[in-house]
Amino acid sequence: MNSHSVKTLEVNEVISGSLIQNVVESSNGYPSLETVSTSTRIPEQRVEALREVLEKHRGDRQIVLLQDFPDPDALASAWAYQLIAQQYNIQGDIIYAGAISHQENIALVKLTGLPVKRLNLQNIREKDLQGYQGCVLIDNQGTTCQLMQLVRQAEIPITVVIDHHTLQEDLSPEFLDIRPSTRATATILTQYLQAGLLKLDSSISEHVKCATALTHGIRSDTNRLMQAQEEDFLAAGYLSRYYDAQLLNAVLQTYRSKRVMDVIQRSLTNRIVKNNFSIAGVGYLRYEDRDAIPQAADFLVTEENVHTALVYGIVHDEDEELEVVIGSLRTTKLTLDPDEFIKEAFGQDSHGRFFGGGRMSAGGFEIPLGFLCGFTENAEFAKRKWDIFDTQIKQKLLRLVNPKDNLLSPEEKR
Ligand SMILES: [Mn+2]
Repeated sequence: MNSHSVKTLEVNEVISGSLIQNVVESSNGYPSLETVSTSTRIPEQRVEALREVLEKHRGDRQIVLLQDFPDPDALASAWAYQLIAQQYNIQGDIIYAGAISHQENIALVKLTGLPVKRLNLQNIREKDLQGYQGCVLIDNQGTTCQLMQLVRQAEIPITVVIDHHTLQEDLSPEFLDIRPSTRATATILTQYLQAGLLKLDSSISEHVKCATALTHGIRSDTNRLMQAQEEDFLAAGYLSRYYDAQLLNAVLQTYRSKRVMDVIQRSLTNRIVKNNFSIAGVGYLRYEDRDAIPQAADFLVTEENVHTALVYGIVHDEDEELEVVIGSLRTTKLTLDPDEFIKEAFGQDSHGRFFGGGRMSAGGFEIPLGFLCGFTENAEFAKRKWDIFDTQIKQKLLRLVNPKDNLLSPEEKR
């Protein structure tokens, strides 16, 4: 099933911006005609630049840092990077500090044996990071990783950043590949594989599993390929030679827990729809149910006449006595930039950091409750606290959603 090996995929002729046709020898021995768009291929200089950086760090140990709540795109892409880096005798440890909470993500990690480790922020010391010669950020730029502060304190240099979120801050890594218009980081990593940084082999189970994870990553960041662009299809097409369809099916065959269903139900009951925006506060949630928020937003955005859904709630982490408002945005409106929208709506904290951001079609925000944390066991106080946050978030959002405002396109101002 994984053996559609195509022996050569050499581009014979490059005609900028147009289609190139090249003859490839397929596994059945007959030549087949394949067309590749030049715009979807990774520039040779960039591949060479990554190769050079990896070569320079041969033998290093690197921390491959994921966002606190890693999604399939992040997990799969980090794994692909790890396998690429292995070729250079680099040991990349894939690390996150938060939780893998979405059932599908748990299934992905368990079923593929994806080598990811959680570091508990409570126990970790600066010296635990001393063994690393470099930090690699995949599908994030450090702004969504609690561990980033420790990495900075330990003065670990940022070696590689590969991401598709808008440029957050200047990290000046040795190698940077940020492509906000690319739908999935897994697409970018697949292009590096295709460019020859690692030759996938369908007889190596780890490769098959990683190709399966990458396929899942592309699928999940493109709304099951419905928002995929040509480059995503091409990447998925390439992976289809190696991936295990049954394994992917098993990963996708996971069900929503009752608690996630409850949150989705609350979002449905509480939603207000204004100017095609659906806004819902879902109250308090347990830390491990945090992923119910984006799932609820995914659901609300499917309602007719809704192009953008925003769902938020107060997430309570009992271990760390922390409370934080967590919110998710999903949009099908092409002209709405989630990153801009969230930054505009919530602004910055006292350190000048934005409360959130986004990429194409999705965004998120986190607002720590700070001084107002705790005492939630007092039902009356908990209710008042929620009311205040709920009201304030709605006020901030409606300021943007309201047609009187200048921030919407002219046709919506009428
Ligand atoms: Mn992503």
